[in-house]
Amino acid sequence: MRILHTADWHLGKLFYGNYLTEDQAYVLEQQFLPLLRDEGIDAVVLAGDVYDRSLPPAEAVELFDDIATKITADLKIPFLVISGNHDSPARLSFASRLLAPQGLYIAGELDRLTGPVVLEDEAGPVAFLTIPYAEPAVVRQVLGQETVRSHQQAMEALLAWQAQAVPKGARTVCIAHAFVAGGVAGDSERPLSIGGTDQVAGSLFAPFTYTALGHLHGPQKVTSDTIRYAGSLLKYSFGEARQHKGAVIADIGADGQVDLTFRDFAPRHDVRIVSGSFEAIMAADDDRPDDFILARLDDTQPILDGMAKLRRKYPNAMALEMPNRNTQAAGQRDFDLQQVTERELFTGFAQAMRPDQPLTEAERACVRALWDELEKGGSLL
Ligand SMILES: [Mn+2]
Repeated sequence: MRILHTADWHLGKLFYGNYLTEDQAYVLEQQFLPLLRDEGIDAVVLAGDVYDRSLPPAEAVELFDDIATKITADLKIPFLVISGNHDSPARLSFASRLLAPQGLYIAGELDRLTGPVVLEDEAGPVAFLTIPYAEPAVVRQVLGQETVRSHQQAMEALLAWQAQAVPKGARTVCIAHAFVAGGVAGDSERPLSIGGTDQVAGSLFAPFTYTALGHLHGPQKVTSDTIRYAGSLLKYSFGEARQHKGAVIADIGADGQVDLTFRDFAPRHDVRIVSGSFEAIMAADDDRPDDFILARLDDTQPILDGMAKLRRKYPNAMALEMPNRNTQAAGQRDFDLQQVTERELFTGFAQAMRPDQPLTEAERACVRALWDELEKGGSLL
């Protein structure tokens, strides 16, 4: 059975104030759907964080509706989806009991889960355990297990509960949204718990033929080759600039042998960091000026109107950083406004902006002349 594992779509995500929905649609329509068609995929697994927030924008809901329809109704591929920590379990699992017979299996609210989804190939059954993200308190309540206090105990309880109905001898695929210890987090995941540990042990997933994880946005394996994060659909922070985003194809053989390949997606706009001096960045050749750009300048002097100038070359520039800029002097404002003249204030400002290069004699003469003129005209004072 050939399974495609994807995760963390975060439909409707805002990136520096811009909705990424069109970029998400581009990758899903132009790369993801053709991959399903061309690779003869037997089942698609989406391991949580379908949407970026519990109340997603209408465009994001329309996009998911469209893609889910194309997978299940047009391509006739079973589509298994769990909710992640960003999703609303109740909203995501709307009509899930009606949709399951159509091949769209949505696991959201725990109390509506019925058991593993069992699909068949020539070699027999493959049982998919669908474990939506749930707070330990919710698991404790739904399963009526008073001892569940931690994410680890919650995962143990959910796995044991789902495992009861796995057919004897079936190969198993576990789909979960969790932080498995040993995994590497980035800067676009929302922590699963504040204080206390949000991690679960990789050994919990050792019994399964393959484990399709969601939550961590970098594609990676954890503790074993067959326990994997597919990573997010797109790069959702500049910290992910060097990652490759894509999907995992897991071929599960008759004997439970798993062969893995990773297919890269080529986004409409890449997320990139360009670095160097402002002058060098503006002068360099770049054949992808429409990418989402963070410019990390090594200049020490402020660049007047830097963002506006940068956007002439990179219309989708998102941020400009100057890690080397010496701003220490800017914090020293312990003077009494009543005691200093405007001229002294200006000199102080110039020093704060350019701490390592005081005003030259020519600049001071120019400033003096301007102050003289302003005071003469009486317009300022
Ligand atoms: Mn996520």
